[in-house]
Amino acid sequence: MRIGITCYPTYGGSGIVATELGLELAHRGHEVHFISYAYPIRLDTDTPGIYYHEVEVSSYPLFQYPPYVMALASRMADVAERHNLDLLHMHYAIPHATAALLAKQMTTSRFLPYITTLHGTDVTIVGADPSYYRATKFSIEQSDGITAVSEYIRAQTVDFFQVHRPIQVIHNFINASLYRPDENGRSRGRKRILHISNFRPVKRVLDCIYVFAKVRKEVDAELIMAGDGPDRGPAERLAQQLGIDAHIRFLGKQDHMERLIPHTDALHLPSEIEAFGLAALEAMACGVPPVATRSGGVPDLITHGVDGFMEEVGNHHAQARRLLQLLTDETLHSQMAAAARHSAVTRFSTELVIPQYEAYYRQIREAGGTKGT
Ligand code: GMT
Repeated sequence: MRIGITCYPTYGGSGIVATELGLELAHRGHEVHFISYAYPIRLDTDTPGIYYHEVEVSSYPLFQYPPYVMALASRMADVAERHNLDLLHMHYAIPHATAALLAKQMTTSRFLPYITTLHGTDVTIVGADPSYYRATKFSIEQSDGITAVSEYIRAQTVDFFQVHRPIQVIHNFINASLYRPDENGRSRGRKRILHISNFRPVKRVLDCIYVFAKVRKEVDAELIMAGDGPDRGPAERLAQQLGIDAHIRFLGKQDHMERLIPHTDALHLPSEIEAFGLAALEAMACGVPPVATRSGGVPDLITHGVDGFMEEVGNHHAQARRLLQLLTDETLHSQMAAAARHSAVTRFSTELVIPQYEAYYRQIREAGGTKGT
């Protein structure tokens, strides 16, 4: 098939999922055209079958807000016609689904269905914002196919947007050959806790610092903070106030998480809400047990007490206790590390999930624009 993919090209789970999906589809012989305003960070255009089309957003003094949706829709329609695309696949509804709807309507020379994959805050936070609500709802409803990365996001879409079209849950996936344990690389000295995120308020990055302060009272551990975003400064200041800054490394944005994760002992993901928790899946595949919050779609991923732990949002004491268990009980750690790896491989590997997308693409093409039932 010839597939057009649009995503946010920056650091963030939805862009990573879209990019990895495109690469996997290309490896399986599909032709994949990325259409975006910048080069997706993890995209390797040396891969045969991968193409990149940049969206240029020209400005004009009259425009307080450059009309990106128009530029994106125009580019999508051009690429679809020039490269005979079979479908468009949008990752993150806002504003991509709206642009795809416009592109589909403009493309009269061929049937151009579009699929919208809902990743999380496009439904739970941004999508529910009154200023975006109606256009988001309409663009999701008009999609020829709708997928959600967890059962939670599917249910939220029905509740918030009253979308009464079928929504297929296709979980996020992991390349378990790339993300894998490295027993030689595991820290022999100080234990390491890892946090990975875009440091937005929803990630509750300050909880990492408060919880780490509790952990440090009992274990000489180190905290590694990977990623960047608005709450990085406040987190650094809090670490100084609590007198633990010497034990925390803020790494900023990282390109190769698969090299970093296996050298750590536990992942801490204290998010307010997490549609799926791709960072937890990456850690699990590397045999690093996650301590996450019981929020959103995380229960789709983690089986509490088996391949990771889930505690309540904001409960620092409980989260610290779970991290301490993992850092001090070698037997528990190795059992949970093996179970985490096993879950990642047997439930979320690319081999299992990519065929679900391929089957869904065929289904949408065959439905011929009838939008399911
Ligand atoms: O974090 C966001 O605001 C959006 C999005 C992104 O682009 O990173 O993250 C969401 O999509 C990921 C990939 O499907 C999920 O693993 C994350 O759980 C989800 N983030 C939230 O729900 C906060």
